[in-house]
Amino acid sequence: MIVRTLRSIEGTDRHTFAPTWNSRRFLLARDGMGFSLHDTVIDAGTETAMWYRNHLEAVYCIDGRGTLEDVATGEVHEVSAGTMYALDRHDRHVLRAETTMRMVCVFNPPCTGNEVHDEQGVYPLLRDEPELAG
Ligand code: 9YT
Repeated sequence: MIVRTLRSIEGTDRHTFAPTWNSRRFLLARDGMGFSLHDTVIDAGTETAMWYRNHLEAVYCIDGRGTLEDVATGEVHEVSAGTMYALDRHDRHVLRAETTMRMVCVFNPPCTGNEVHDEQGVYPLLRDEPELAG
């Protein structure tokens, strides 16, 4: 069984910083669950263009407010605490945070923790072996 607290992972290699967000990864590929689970904070007043071409991602907003643009259609969705979106078609999207937003994100396949967004907002597909708990 895996039990972790936010406090125990903050400041470790499970805590990733990017220009517009930082993300605490409760579960990564090495945990062997088949998905990764992130608690991500998006900075207020920022805009982030993303395109998870190699991953499926579901995002549940638990705090804050902003908008989500579907780049293919131009459609803009309001996002606030209680809103979930799933990028089931590897949708290109732009997230604009009006306030600080806190998002619980699930990735399939799981992130390893070493992905960096390229200039199009894409994460590479990286693999990691599950760590076997003793
Ligand atoms: C909401 C969102 O997609 N933020 C970008 C960061 C990503 N969720 C991650 O790697 O934690």
